[in-house]
Amino acid sequence: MKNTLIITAAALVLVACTAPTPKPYGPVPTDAQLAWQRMEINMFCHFGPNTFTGAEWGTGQEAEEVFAPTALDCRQWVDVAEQAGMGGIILTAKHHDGFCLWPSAYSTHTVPDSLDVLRAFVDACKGKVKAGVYISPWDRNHPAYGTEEYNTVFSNTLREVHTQYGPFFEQWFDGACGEGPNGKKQHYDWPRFMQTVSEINPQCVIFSDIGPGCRWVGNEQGHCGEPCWSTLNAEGATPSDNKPQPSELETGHQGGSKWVPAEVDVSIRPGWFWHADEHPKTVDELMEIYYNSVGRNGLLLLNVPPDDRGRIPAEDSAVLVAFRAERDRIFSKDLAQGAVVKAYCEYGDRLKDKTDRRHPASNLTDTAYHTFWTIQGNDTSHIELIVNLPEVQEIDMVMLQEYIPLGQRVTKFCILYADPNYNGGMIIAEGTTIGYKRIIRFPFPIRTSTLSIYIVHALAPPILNRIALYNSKAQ
Ligand code: FUL
Repeated sequence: MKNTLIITAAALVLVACTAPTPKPYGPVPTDAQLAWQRMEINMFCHFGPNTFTGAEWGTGQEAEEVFAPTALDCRQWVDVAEQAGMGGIILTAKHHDGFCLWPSAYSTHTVPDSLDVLRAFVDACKGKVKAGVYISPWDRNHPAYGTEEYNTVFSNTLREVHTQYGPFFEQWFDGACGEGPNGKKQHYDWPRFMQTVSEINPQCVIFSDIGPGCRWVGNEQGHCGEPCWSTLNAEGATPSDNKPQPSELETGHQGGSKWVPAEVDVSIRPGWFWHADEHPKTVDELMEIYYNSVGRNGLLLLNVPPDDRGRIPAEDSAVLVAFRAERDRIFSKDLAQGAVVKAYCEYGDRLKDKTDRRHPASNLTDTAYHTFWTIQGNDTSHIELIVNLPEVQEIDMVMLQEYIPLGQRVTKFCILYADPNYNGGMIIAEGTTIGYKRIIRFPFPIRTSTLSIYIVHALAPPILNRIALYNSKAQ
């Protein structure tokens, strides 16, 4: 009898503590896609014969000896990435010129055994940052390019890289399909290429214009669209044919059938490869890119090309360190810490707190990723989250996060604040999608102790895991 009581009591405690998870809405990220999105900023390294010839697209006819770094140091790339707060690096192991940065068995246009850059790169990354790889299917050197045999050559190349040098967190596939050395174009066997990679490493996030792991954002200027959905319709498309227009890749598709989040690839310099007469962007330019990529539901893949020594130039690493310091300065002080948040819904029961007690609004201001707030019932519009701060603060930015493991839902929101000179709420900013992360900057700073996030519309009851408030001018 006593035992039964103990078991019953334990069961009751368990029921009370285990909040049922709301049902997901639409497509959701895989664990690998979620881990990838949470990396937020990664480094891209374009390095190869072009680094020495000044070209952006090599012809494939360059002598192998052209590739001759004088002081190759992949550990320095890793140090720079770590200092810049980047958790992953993707190396162009083979660009369109076909030159392989490892001694491949499937090409004669490669580094010698003594200069295995890919090996040095993966070794340097080990235990510090995740390694990713760019392998271009377009090959302006390989004699088989333009024939069916090349599809076998290319899948063997992928197999070789992923088995001998992996695991890689991301495989980058460029959709470019130009002419090979004999003037012929290739009909790429995309299903086979994708299959080869995911058979060897199911956790590898595969980038292409249309995914499946993540998609091109549709521009190389460093911004997502408005809105920016992580869902995409790309049935009947391949990474090189019948694909959505760049403008559709910028926004994704509301209600799209697959989870294919946007990756924003942009270079710190004008070119993708290092050129002696080019210089990096400024911290302000990088911050603008950050707000328009990570701050709009994208992952930023920032290209930082090593120079002809095989090192990242000092001026680039200095800008990257300052870029990190600027982010730390702004985002280390969340003014919503200590605030009380309540959720209300309109329609008949205005000012009724509709928070689902099992997923309380206090979860919005904790920093744990997997705790979230949601509402009771099925309301999908006119939901107001009121943030009451312990004291008046100067604020010029809000950061919101939807809990994407349960899908992307919000289609439109605005931010209001109580202005002491005005009897009611003033709209200070508005936006469409939120997704993994949305940073919304105000046109001017406000001083208030009450701010509300008004969800105008969502595809399903909203589920948010974070609200943070910042003052970008605070020192
Ligand atoms: C493009 C390529 O053609 C560029 O050379 C560069 O690699 C960029 C990241 O992707 O499609």
